[in-house]
Amino acid sequence: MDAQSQARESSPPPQPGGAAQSGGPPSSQARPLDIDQLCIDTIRTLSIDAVQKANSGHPGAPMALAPVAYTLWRDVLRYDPDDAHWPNRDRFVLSNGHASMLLYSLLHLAGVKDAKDKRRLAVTLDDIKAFRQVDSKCPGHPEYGITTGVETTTGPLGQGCGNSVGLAMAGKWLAAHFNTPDATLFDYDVYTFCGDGDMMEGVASEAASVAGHLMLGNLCWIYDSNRITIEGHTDLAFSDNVAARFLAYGWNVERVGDANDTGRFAEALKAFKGAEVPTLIIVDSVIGYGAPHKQDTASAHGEALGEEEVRLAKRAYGWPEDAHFLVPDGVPEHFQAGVGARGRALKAEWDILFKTYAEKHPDQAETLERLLKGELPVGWDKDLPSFPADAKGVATRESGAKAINAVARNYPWMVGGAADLSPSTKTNLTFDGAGSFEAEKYGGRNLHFGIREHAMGSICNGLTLSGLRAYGSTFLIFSDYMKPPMRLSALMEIPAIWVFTHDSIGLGEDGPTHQPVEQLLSLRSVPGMITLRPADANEVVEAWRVIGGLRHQPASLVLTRQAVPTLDRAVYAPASGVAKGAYVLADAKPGSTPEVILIGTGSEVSLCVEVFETLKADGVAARVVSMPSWELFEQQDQAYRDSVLPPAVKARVSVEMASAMGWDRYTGADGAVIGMHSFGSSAPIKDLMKKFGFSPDKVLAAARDQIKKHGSKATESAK
Ligand SMILES: Cc1ncc(C[n+]2csc(CCOP(=O)(O)OP(=O)(O)O)c2C)c(N)n1
Ligand SMILES: [Mg+2]
Repeated sequence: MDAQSQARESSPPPQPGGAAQSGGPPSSQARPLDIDQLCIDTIRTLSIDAVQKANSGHPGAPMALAPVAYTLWRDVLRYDPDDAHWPNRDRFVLSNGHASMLLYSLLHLAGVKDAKDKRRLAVTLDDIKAFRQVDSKCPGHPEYGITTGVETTTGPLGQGCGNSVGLAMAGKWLAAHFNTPDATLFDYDVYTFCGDGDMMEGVASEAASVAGHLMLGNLCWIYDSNRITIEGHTDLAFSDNVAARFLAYGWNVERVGDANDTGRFAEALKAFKGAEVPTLIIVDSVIGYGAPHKQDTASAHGEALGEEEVRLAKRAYGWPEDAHFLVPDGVPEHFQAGVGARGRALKAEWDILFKTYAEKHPDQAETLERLLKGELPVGWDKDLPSFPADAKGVATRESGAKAINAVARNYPWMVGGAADLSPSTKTNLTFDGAGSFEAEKYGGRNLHFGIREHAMGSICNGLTLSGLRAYGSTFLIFSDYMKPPMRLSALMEIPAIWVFTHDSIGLGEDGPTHQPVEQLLSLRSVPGMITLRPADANEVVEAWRVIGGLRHQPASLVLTRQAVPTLDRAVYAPASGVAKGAYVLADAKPGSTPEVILIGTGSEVSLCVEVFETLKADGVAARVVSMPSWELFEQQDQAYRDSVLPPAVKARVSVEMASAMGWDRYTGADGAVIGMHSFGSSAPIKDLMKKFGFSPDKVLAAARDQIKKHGSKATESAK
């Protein structure tokens, strides 16, 4: 028997709570002996009742974790319920997001105010009664932006753990930049609840490894070790020695043998406070604690207990069996006397500190205020370069390097890095003072994620949620390794930046394992994310102008490994058209309806231009549309879209070295789509272009074929 199960076996059977000891139902008349226990059982019963009413949800973890959550919030967390956005608040992340009712109960009892309307609570009792219903403040899993006090959206297991590493890194970065010898503006801690599922997910392991390496002493994960997941006992699939694993990551590890032992948990929290490395507190708990037939079984995980079992659980707590959503008198008051009194006092001290700070360091204070409000620095785009025409050209990753450096130089809180590929993705910030973010040297702006794409994405979300402007980069093919956090950045409406290079078979000899095909389509399918695949150096600059200005949307920037010509903007339209997603780059007969439209993105735009020149020389009224971003184009009004792609012109060819899927949206069902229909292969680029049909001949033939098919009809109807 391992140490974990020994500890679990030593957990006591459910004992009635303080309310029972008081000899009857809790009420304002009969004050219970143990108000702490009453608070804990209120968290439990609110969670149970909400799940039962919704007939959907996860009661087991809140029932088990209530004592732990209560102790942390009431006695330790530095959090002002009146100002859930206080910059130096401790962060609380519920990585086991299915236990959302735990968080909603805490927010309710702590009296956290709604940030948008301070007259109301972030979570009212009515909100709790509407758990999992349409437009509720209490959705199934915690959602950032929906409920004040939810620091990040969780539910996909492991993400909250990854986010919390970003939050902790941001805390260290902010301290390094803004604290002065006489003003500690930032020293917040980050607490993360996680479960067996989080411990099994790779992203949490990657993130833990980063956190250990960086010695993030402000990070504390609290692991709900109940040895139960959906399929049953963790023995089915999990026999790690978690403590040994985390010790090996360089963490401090604490153990609490019984989740109800709040004294021991408080000691473990003290140990965390004293540690200079991240801390894992392993808490042995009983899922569904108190429900006689369901506790310690998988059926307590993710379904309502059932009316009878709810009654029996309440009986075990000494709770009135027929009361629903009961918050006994004195409970919120007692809870708030802890977290609220402490938080308000600390926040008030901080306000005074900040006022003096702002007098002494007005520029720093202004910078900080902008950062925290998610505003852009003044003049952030003032040094963006422009590139002269160059037929040989330059890879867009190279022009990307110039653009990202030009932006970051004037964007003091832009930070980022790569998953060990910055020499290839060219995302290193090279200007004086940029520096590296390292253990105990936390002010650097170049982050080194190591070969951990998934954690990189999740950490970037944590950094972005903290107000920093974070980017993460790798090869486009490996966007698949970090798709979950990318998706969450879009769901949370936060402006994380994803930079991908080596964007097509154009990367050549590395072959099909490295050549993206379906990835672009996958990025474009994420609601709310802006994907940009610029055609040349000047489009890269304009893409950065778009990306830098985003405040509520993530962006993916897709760049080439290989050189592409820098188009002559005296001949062709200015690259500022990028902001509209698609624009007319070249028109053989401006003002008249084109006979054929060639639509390209990225490196294929110059191929379209080459074919355009051939057609033009033949007297054909061709048009080239550069379309770096589907999403931005879709945002334009119909008149603009029709001016770029006139509906009358049916002769259309799209050219993109990626999955052909979806392009008929712009070519029409009878247009020609030149794209990829298979994986690529390993060969020099010029041979690949021929093999897969991205040659001037092929595009020219398609254009002529389109004109034959539609041309006379299109020109007739347009006349
Ligand atoms: C990435 C991911 N995979 C699968 C799920 C579905 N899921 C939700 S909870 C859960 C089991 C989690 O077990 P544990 O963390 O031990 O939570 P407990 O049952 O103890 O509350 C699973 C598989 C998920 N939410 N996220
Ligand atoms: Mg579990």
